[in-house]
Amino acid sequence: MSPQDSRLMPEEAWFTEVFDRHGSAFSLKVREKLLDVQSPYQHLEVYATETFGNLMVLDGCVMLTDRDNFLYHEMIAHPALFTHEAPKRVVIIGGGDCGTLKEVLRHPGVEHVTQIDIDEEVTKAAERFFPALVEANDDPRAELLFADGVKWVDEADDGSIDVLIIDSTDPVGPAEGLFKTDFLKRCHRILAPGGVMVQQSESPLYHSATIIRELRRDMREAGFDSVATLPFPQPVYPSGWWSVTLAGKACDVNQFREEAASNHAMPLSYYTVDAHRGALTLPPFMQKALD
Ligand code: AG3
Repeated sequence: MSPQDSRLMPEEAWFTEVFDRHGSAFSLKVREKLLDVQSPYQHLEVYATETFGNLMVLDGCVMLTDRDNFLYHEMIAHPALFTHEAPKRVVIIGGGDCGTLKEVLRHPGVEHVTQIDIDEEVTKAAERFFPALVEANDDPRAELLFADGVKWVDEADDGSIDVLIIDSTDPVGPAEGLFKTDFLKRCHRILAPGGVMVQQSESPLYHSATIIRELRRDMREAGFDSVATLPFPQPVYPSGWWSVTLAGKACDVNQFREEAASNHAMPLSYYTVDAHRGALTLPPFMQKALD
């Protein structure tokens, strides 16, 4: 590439996501902008960074990097799948980068996974710039749809799903409705008894008393019998710390198949039976904020 190429960044170039409301920000040193598209739904950028591999950004918010996406993707998939007694039918709403799909497909008992993301551009970008995330996409059990996930849920049959994963952006703008009682009720309807829903649920440090607390209340209001919020590290997201919240339909999400979670053959990098157990024990400040 010639030095005149417009994609080349100035010598010291940083991508920064500012968390204005929290008075903080996160930056990565970037080498090159690989993609910049305005899809019908959002502004999608991909950068090559100095030390975190490729970086995907949606509407200015960091979605993932090569280096640390395993934390989020393992924690949104495996706790839910090891909580359900025998998950066969799995649905992912959002998740267009396919990182969650890849983790779900590691479970040999899973028979069918439908991923519904509204924006095909995200999947196209993953295919070009994040080949490791899409490597399981040819699995015959995987079905990729580009459509409105809320509409899809409304059209699904009662009790037809075992595990429902909401891999969304922050609950502002298009994803806001995915955190509300009305949508959670519709999710509850399509889950079979014993079903588990899991939702990405923002930062334990920044959002315990607000988004996480409200989501847990709304999940109970929607008819779920149990809820559990599991924190885990995520260096590239606001505060460097993130969470998922599980909800069970006739199922206790504070229990899981510990034997299966210790005796699997999946080559995982963060999730272990101990990490799962540990994440279920909330630090006192969170317990207090969530009570
Ligand atoms: N979805 C969660 C993104 C939330 C990040 N928020 C932020 N950077 N402000 C990630 C999708 C990965 N499959």
